[in-house]
Amino acid sequence: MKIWVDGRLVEEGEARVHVLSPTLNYGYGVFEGIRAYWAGDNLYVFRLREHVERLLRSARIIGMALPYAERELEAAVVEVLRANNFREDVYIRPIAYIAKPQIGLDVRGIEASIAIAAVPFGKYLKPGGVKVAVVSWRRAHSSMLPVMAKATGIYLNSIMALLEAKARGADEAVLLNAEGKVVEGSGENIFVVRRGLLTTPPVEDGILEGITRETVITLAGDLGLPVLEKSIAREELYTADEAFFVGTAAEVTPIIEVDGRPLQIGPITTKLADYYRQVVLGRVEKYRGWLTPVY
Ligand code: PY5
Repeated sequence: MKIWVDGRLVEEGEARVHVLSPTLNYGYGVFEGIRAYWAGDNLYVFRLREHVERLLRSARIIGMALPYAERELEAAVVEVLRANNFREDVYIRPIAYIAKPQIGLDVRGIEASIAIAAVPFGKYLKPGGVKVAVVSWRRAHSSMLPVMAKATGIYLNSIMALLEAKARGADEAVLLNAEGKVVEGSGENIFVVRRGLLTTPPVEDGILEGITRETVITLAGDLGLPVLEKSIAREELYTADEAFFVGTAAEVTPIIEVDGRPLQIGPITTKLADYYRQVVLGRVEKYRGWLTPVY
């Protein structure tokens, strides 16, 4: 497997980081998760531009200078996929990190390194639906950490949440924010359907501004299902007609149980999951522009 590191393709064993990297020690880094789908004729990266733009925004939020422009990073993603000659679905992980070893916290003026790895990847969550637990860990508040950035350190919050959910026998966590509103999963945004109305928490509730969330809002509009961005109470999730997670890794995954209360997989979830699948495979003409062919 070849990995792109600072402009060069190297064998995966050579893509190493010093143990004193401040990114490893302190969580000062930003990353992305992108999927590419093998559609039989070609490999297509889904919404590459939007993912690269978010990486740059995340870096800007944490004050990290990146040595590459948007177009160069897009080309680098395509380059690493070609170099590995993938002919199956893959997950792409770009990460910007500080390679220079140092003990101190002063990261001013240090140029970041960027690595882009890609691995064959199937389903992230159980496609038949997941059981969730509303966990005691709250989603980090934006007064404490820059939660709009997809920053490495923030994922300790996600890991604690997921460990708790698994310990309670659930497949995935649902996190509340500091105000007690439902915000997201450990690595997914969430949608709730009640009485035919599709809702999802607003960005200002402290969610990651998901690209799949935005995609699903657009696709729901096509299906005549407007989405209301509003705060969601825990009890609204308990009394949902349908609920589902969305994310690059999760795609559209139904939630089939919340804190021991069963939920049905409903028609809105099923329709959106099917439509999303058609779109990522390039079968919906008007969204072909979201796909970047690799070969
Ligand atoms: N919320 C969080 C906390 C996330 O980590 C992710 C993505 C999302 C929402 C959904 O964002 P998007 O739709 O832009 O992907 N999580 C990663 C992913 O690739 C996985 C992290 C393990 O889906």
